[in-house]
Amino acid sequence: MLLAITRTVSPAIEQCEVTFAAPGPIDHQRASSQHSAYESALRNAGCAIEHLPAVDHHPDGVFVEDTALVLDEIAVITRPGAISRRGEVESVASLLARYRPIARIVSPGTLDGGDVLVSGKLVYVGCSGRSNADGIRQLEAIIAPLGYQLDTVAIQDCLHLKSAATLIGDRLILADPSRVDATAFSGHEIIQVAEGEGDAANALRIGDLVLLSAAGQRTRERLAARGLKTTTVANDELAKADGGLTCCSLLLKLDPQTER
Ligand code: CIR
Repeated sequence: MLLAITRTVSPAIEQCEVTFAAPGPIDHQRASSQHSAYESALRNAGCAIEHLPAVDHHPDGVFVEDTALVLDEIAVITRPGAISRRGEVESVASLLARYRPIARIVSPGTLDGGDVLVSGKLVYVGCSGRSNADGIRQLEAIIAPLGYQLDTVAIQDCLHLKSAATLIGDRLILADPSRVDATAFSGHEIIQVAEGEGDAANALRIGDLVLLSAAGQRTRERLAARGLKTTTVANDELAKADGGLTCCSLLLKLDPQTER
């Protein structure tokens, strides 16, 4: 069974970091109700939910993905690239310590979970404005002894690697070719997002289901034509905060020994 860690949308969401989205107001109530629908979609897909409360003074706390990388063997607590987000990690670390041994990225390293795409024992890390070379080196030193191979991937015009590419099946990646050169993912089949639907590249795989943004209807048709099971959720309010679908949860196997 999968556990999904989520967090309440902060009442201060309007003070969030915004790098790529168009500046403009963010409606807290609408963001919260879209987030509740997202949690329902996770439940419907069979996930158990651990819902953390908002952290005071952390407008971006809902984007829990950035605070950790959870593998079957270990949870790596990140040191987010945005200074405003560093106080988000402790509550996630305390919760994850119940499920995994903990390792940490420390200063001067920075790493955002949104930059880390895991495909089996391959770990791709985006060279973004948030994850620096020291953080990436630290991550490699933690996971290489566990049998993982780390590769870096160049990205452009987006916040994180997973803004541009996500794993949607075994060795199957959904990508926006205008923001990542998908030849970096050698050995993987690539499906491109439909023209004009770049944000749909951030999809969340839960078992054999792919959760897509409602704004990616033509991309959904492509995946359906490829035989993939899909569902959509509206995410346009948190998209104004540069947030996508993977950003709002940390997924972990509750029993990694038996669930493969
Ligand atoms: C930030 O700039 O950090 C947030 N406003 C958005 C984080 C989105 N997280 C993600 O893509 N993993």
